[in-house]
Amino acid sequence: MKQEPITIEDFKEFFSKIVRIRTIEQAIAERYHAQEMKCPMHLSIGQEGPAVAISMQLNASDRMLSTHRSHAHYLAKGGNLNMMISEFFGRETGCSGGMGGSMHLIDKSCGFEGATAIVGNTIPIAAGVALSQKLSRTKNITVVCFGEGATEEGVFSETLNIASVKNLPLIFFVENNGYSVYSPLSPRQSSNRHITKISEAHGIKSLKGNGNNIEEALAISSEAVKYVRKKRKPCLIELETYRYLEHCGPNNDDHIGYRTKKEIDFWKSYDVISNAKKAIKELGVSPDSLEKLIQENTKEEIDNAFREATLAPFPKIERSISYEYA
Ligand SMILES: Cc1ncc(C[n+]2csc(CCOP(=O)(O)OP(=O)(O)O)c2C)c(N)n1
Repeated sequence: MKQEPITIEDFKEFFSKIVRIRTIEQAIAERYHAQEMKCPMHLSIGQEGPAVAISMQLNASDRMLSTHRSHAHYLAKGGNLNMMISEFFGRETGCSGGMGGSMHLIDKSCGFEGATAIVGNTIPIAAGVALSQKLSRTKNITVVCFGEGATEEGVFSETLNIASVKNLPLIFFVENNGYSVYSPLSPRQSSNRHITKISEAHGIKSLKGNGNNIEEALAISSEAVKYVRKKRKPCLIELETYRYLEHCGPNNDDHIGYRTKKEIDFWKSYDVISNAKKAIKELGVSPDSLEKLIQENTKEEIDNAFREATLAPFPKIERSISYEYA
């Protein structure tokens, strides 16, 4: 399928969005210690590139599902910052009515069909969403985002199979950050195991690249979305990336020693924001003033979202009954 070249506007949009998301997540990390956001928090700082690259190819009617680490996906898909922060504060105005917290964001108004804490859990749900799109003959597609750890769950293989057999308009979007909590890949997966080979064995077009490389992340995401939209068949994308903070929480945990300094230094020297800056500079645009502007605007947005969240009411006790399943 013919690929359109990536334009300077694409680069600027990508850059603006990753800077905004990182500024938001850094503010969440700084304010988490105040203990007003009582839910566990899995931040995506360092691995914003894939979320933005794929979301830029989607429209509001395309659907997305995610995992415990979903803030970047939700924001990139057009989620509402005030509703996300209110959700962390457990307030009625949160996107999940204050009942879900960070790991359970849902907002159908922007096509964000939900995130859950059970690893791999949204993969088969996404197949159902894509099946509904197929049956209603829309041109829309579904993207399910998950980490490489989720590919070790049985539902991953089962869903690849059904998506292939039923020709579902579904993108399996794997963000490979190399770790499941503290475990690297080597004790978990055979060195001969390649995620894209598993999906290819199910007859699924599969693409792999580096999610911190702006050109690669955008080109792969664009190719996949065009393919799924046109052919009404599934596709798998694997983008390598890296999280900078601890698995869960606002702190740096480099002192624990489960990741080598060499590896951390490598990924920090290959940071997606620095890479995007370089790409923009080569096209003749100064990234520094754009970065400053985005950061200032986002800080205002953040202050406003936190102010609103603290003033909003908690959900009424009767509401819990509507969300209880036993
Ligand atoms: C079925 C299940 N098993 C284990 C866990 C505990 N757990 C939470 S997050 C996580 C790591 C998942 O790694 P990955 O899917 O690569 O995502 P990442 O955290 O790296 O973004 C684990 C094992 C869980 N929530 N659900």
